[in-house]
Amino acid sequence: MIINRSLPITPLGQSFSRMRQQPPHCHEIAARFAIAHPLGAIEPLGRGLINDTFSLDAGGQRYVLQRINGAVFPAPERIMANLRVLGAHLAERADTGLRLPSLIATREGGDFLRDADGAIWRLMEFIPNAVTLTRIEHDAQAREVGAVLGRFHRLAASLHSERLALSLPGFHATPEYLTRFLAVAGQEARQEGQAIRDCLDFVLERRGLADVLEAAQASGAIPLRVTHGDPKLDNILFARDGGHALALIDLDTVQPGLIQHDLGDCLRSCCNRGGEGTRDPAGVRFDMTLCAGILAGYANETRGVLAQADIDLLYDAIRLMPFELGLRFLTDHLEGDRYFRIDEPGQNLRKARIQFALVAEIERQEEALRVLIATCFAHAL
Ligand code: GN1
Ligand code: MG
Repeated sequence: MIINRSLPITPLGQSFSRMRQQPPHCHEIAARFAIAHPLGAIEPLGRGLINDTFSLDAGGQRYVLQRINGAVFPAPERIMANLRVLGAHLAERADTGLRLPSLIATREGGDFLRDADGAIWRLMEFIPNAVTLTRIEHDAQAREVGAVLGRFHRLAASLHSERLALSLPGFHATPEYLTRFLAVAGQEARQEGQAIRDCLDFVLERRGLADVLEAAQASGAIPLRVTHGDPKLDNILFARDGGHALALIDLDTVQPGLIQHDLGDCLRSCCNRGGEGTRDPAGVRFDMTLCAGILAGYANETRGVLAQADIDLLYDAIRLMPFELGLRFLTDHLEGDRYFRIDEPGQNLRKARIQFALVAEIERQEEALRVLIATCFAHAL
C-alpha cells in the first residue's frame, strides 16, 4: 500500500513519555523562515520516532518543518553543517539521479533557528509528487530501493568522511548498546516477565556478534565512509506511482560510518514485510526475494566502490542490524521509553521481539543468503 507523506498521524491523546504532539508555537517558528505568507495548516507528518516533523502550507507551497530532538542529537548544528557539506558535494555533480530535500533559509539567512527553549528547528522543501511505501510490493521496487542507496554511497564515496562531523556519536556502536543493555537487564531489583528473560537469553547466545563490524573497521579491513545512517523504507521517497525511487530523506544521521550498517539496516527494514510494528514474532519472515532485488540494485550502482572485504562482511551486517535495533528497543523499554516515541505501553518490548525474530529468520537462511550475496556482487569489484 502507498501512503502520501502528508497524511496526518492522529495523536492518541495519552501522555506517554515520548508521545507525538504538536508544540504550541509552531506558527511562530514557521514565521521566522523566509517563506511567503499567509501561513496555513501545520500537521504532524510521517512516522519518525525521534524528531518532531510537521507539514506546513504557506503561500501556496508545502514545506516540512522539523524540531530536532536535542536529547538524541548532542550538537544539532553539526547535522546542519553536514547537510551543507553533502549538499555542496552533490551540487557539483550534474544529474545525480538522487534528490535530497533542500533547506529553506531563515529570515536572518541561516539554515536553522533556535526557539526559546534552545531547540533547533529547520524548514525543508516538501518534495512534490512523492510518496513513501509502507511495504515493498514487487521486485522492481526492491531494485529501486537498492539502487537509490547504492547511488548515495557511490556519489558520497568521493567525499572524504573526515569532512563530516559526528552528528550522533556511537550511533551504530553495537558493543556499547550491548553493554548498556546487559547493565540495565542485569539490575538486581528487576522483576521481569518471561518475554524479557527470553530476550536476554537470545542476546547472550549471540553476544559475539556485536563487535563484528567494529572489529573489522578497527583492524583496517573496512574503511569509514559517508553513510546515511537510517535508510529504512520510511526514509525513501518514491515517485507518486510507486515506481521510481527519487530521494533519501531524514539526513540527520549522515556522518562517517560503515556502508555495511546502511545496507544491513535497509534490508532489515525492507525485507520484513510485516514492518517493525507487526505484533506476532512467530509470523516474522525475512523475504529473500526482496533481498535479492535490493542487493542487485545496490550492486549495480556501486560497481567499483566496494572491496572484497566489504562484501565478505555483508551477511554479518544483515544479521547484526536487527540485533542492534532489538537491543536498542529493549533497552529503551527497560529504561522507561525515553528514546523512541511510542504509541502504547510495551511497544518497545514488542518491537524488540520482532527484531530478534528477524535475526533468527536471517540465521535460518544463512546459507541461501551467503549464496545470494556472492551472486549479486560477483561483478561488483
Ligand atoms: C529511528 O527517527 P527515525 O524513525 O527515522 C532511529 C533509527 C531506527 C529507527 C527504527 C536517530 O529513526 O536508528 O532504526 O528509528 N533513529 C535514531 O524505526 O535513533
Ligand atoms: Mg531518522
